[in-house]
Amino acid sequence: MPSPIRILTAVPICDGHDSAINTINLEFIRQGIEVIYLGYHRSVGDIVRAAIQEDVRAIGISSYNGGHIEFFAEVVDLLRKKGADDIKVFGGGGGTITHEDAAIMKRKGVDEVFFAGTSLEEMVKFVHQRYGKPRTKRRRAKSSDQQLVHNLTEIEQAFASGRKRRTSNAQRRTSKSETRVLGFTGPGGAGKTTLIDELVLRFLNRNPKGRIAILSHDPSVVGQGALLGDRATMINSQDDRVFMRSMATRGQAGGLSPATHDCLALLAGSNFDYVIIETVGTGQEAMPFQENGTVDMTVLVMNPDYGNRLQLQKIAMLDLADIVVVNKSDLQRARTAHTEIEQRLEQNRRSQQLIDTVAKRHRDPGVDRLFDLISKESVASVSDRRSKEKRLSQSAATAKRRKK
Ligand code: B12
Repeated sequence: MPSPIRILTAVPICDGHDSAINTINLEFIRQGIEVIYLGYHRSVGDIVRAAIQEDVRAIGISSYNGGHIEFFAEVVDLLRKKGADDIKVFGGGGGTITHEDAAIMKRKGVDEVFFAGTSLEEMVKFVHQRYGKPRTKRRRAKSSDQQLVHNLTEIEQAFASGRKRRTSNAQRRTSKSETRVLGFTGPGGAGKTTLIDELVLRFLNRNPKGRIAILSHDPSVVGQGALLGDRATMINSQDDRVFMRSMATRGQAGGLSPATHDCLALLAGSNFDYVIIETVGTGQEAMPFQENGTVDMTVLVMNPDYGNRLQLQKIAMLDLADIVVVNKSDLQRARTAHTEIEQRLEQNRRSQQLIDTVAKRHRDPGVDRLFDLISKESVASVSDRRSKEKRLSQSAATAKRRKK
């Protein structure tokens, strides 16, 4: 099977008309397309950066508030300047874009403009016909980031076509990489993406030259399509020092994609200070980072509304996470949640941390605390503690065997 077509969709800056593109996105994913949705009020720079990092085949822009001739043309020009003009541009905007405007836009390099009355079926057909062919011969990358982008695509394609099987972790993270890998998981709607975005803001402010990568996951739906929507929640991560890649689970259960580990290995060896992996919204049984060496530190993000105390006994990640975050701690039930989770963690007899945050709040002190905990030194000490715990349990097992 070839990889699904990946496209990026967005609404231009100073435009909040997102109703049309939301409907179109849903139809695209139903028809087997992976859609990275960037959201509304997005600048040319943000759109082009995201399209390049995600290595999409095309950008679909929905524009209603005017300025479309200039905006679409600027997207085409910037792609060209960045050496990424193999990414094509198309879009629509109801009655705002006239036929005369569309003719000018096409002359400036836009592939197609759709008008009021076009059926969803016609748009899907266009995307399949125009962008369905995989890009086999890639132009030489203009930057190391672009090379990284091409390599990530190759890995995903190799898994999709069955040419590649996962290599072992030992093979993967042998380099003495300085990069720290943080794994974020938790149920859907707990606020993982907003929390990561706030941590990124603190990282960028604290490290004027630092770079961070995010590997974000969303589920594939029946028919292979996927709505990869984490970028739409991210505000602070729209920055050249942040490299973000959205991955669909492509049929794999457990919160990650079949290609995640190999993509992670590539990122971990690519001069980022941190790589953050965000899983899809997970269920009680999920243990996405269980495999040894996948991440240096795991963060479980919870919503205070998990039900009753009994539910906590069933959440496997509560045994494994290094840090447990109760996000949305401004909600009424948050204090009870904190106490119940604290008691649940005490049973584990491990030095797990419990932190309350309100990620949507600017300068939240809980997020500050979490940021301090995931700083490089803390991550290193967690790795040391984990090895110590492993050594202790191994020697306890040996002693037990000898006694027998
Ligand atoms: C719904 C709507 C709203 C809703 C938006 C809800 C939302 N979240 O999207 C609300 C009420 C909030 C709103 C607000 C405003 N609106 Co308004 N709005 C509309 C309206 C009535 C319909 C747009 C729409 O969603 N159509 C439904 C889609 C599915 O159909 P379509 O537009 O025909 O699109 C087709 C194709 O173009 C294609 N297509 C569209 N996009 C894309 C993208 C891709 C990739 C592809 C492949 C295809 C494609 O898909 C459709 C297929 O048939 C239009 C008028 C109109 N009739 O177009 C005004 C209109 C766009 N709004 C307008 C204005 C002025 C505003 C406000 C500024 C009003 C104000 N003073 O506050 C605000 C601005 C809001 C903001 N933050 O940007 C003006 C824009 C005028 C201009 N450009 O000069 C319009 C044209 C109304 C008018 N005649 O004055 N609006």
